[in-house]
Amino acid sequence: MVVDKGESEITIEIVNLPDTSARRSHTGEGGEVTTAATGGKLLGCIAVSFCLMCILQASLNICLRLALSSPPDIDCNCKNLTDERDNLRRINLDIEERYKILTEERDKLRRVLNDSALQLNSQAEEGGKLESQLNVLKHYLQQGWFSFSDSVYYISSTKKTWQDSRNDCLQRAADLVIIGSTEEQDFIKQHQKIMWIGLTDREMEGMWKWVDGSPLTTSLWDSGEPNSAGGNEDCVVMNSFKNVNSWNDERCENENFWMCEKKITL
Ligand code: MMA
Ligand code: CA
Repeated sequence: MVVDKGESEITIEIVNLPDTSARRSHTGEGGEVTTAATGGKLLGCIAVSFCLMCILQASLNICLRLALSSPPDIDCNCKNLTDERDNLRRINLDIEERYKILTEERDKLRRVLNDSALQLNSQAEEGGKLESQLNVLKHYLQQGWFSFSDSVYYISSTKKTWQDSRNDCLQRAADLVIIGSTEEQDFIKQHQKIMWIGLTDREMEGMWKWVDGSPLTTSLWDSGEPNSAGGNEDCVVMNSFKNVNSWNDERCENENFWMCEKKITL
């Protein structure tokens, strides 16, 4: 504050304005005082404006500081979220891949399981059949039948016609023997009995057929046979025990021992 004493009663207080020209202006006459007052007002305005500008500046600074300080935080958050999103995408892809692999493995295991179940069923079925056939074999052996290869054989102790002999075999769930190989022939011959076998040409002369309907392929006729002696020999016996070839055609009404055969496939 500046006060000029003893010069005039008009006193103007000017704050923060040490300018001597202002002090000079109010020491003059009336016109000079008015000019000084106007200048003072102007200075006041300037000062107020200056203050307002300062406040404005300060506000602006604060605003700018706030405005500029926010984006890095947002950026930072965005980066974290992007990273997290990418990470989750990767995890999702991993899970999808694993799901695919596990689904394939599951389907493969299902197939293996199905195959195993089928195999098990088939084996169980096979086992059942085998057991049943073994029981059949056991039954015939207990009845005194002989086992050779995959058949069992029965030799009668009485004599019958060819047809009665065959009927007896059928009643035993078998039939007259069918000889399919020289080995089988040797096995039958060793019993040294003249026996009916399951071969006949009753249906058509000269057309020899086994009792199962199959044609004759392995012929083991004795020498000079079949001769249809007397013109009516349609049934066959195992005749000679010396040679491999030992069949002879005889009258079917003759009575002979006979041999039954039952196939048992294990
Ligand atoms: C002879 C021979 C055979 C015939 C019988 C009939 C002894 O063998 O000719 O072929 O079947 O007689 O008894
Ligand atoms: Ca004959």
